[in-house]
Amino acid sequence: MDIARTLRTDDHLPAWTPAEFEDQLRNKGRAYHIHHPFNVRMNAGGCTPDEIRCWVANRFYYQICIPRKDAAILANMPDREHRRKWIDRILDHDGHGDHQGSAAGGIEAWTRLGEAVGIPRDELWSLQGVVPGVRFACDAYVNFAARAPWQEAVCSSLTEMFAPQIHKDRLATWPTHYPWIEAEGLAYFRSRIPLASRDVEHGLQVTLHHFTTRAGQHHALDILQFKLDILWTMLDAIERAAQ
Ligand code: AHQ
Repeated sequence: MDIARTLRTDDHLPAWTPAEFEDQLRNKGRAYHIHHPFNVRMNAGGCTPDEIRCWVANRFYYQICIPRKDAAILANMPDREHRRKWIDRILDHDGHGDHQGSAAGGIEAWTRLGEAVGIPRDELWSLQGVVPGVRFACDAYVNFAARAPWQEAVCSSLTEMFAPQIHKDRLATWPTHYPWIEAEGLAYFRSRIPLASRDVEHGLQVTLHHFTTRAGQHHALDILQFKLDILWTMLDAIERAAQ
């Protein structure tokens, strides 16, 4: 599955240095869904309880897709050292050991977020509230990750360069704007801040090492844009569904 390429006339130029390439990747933050009107309104306290529940129920589909996406990448990783790091992403979401308490994993924490906003566990897991645009975007992500070269799939996870801020925003604004949401429900956002930073360190190392020509670096930017579009499209669909 090839990513729609931006029409470029400068693929022939010398490659960016790793620092220049990282800057180019980080400059894509302008298109991150932190800037989507729905997210801006949500973190400013402008969402109704029904809109919050619509967001939580639809984002649950994204969350349960993540470990499947990561397992698909793991299957394509020939190098044990990379697999040893990547497998943590699956355990972060599915849990590990006795799967109790903090070992229950992010999908369980998201389930507690659902209950905190008034969505019973069975209703959340029924996926009955997931709208077609969210399913389509998430399925496109899983399918891309399974079929792309593993280094390209790793590159697509780098939207998490921008994730710590969006989690911090929720933690800073939701308690004031949405006092009806039990504070414990926000534990997922708190848990992701260190995990996102750890994931990005590995993802950047792979990406900066793999794309070594200007054409390849342009392709990496197109891959990142594809994933940014996935996150943006999800909020488009959620915003429309919540109307
Ligand atoms: O909770 C999120 C998460 O576990 C991940 C994994 C990572 C990936 O592999 O693509 N991306 C991601 C993201 C999570 N939360 C999103 C949010 O806004 O809460 C942000 C999203 C990302 O930035 O890609």
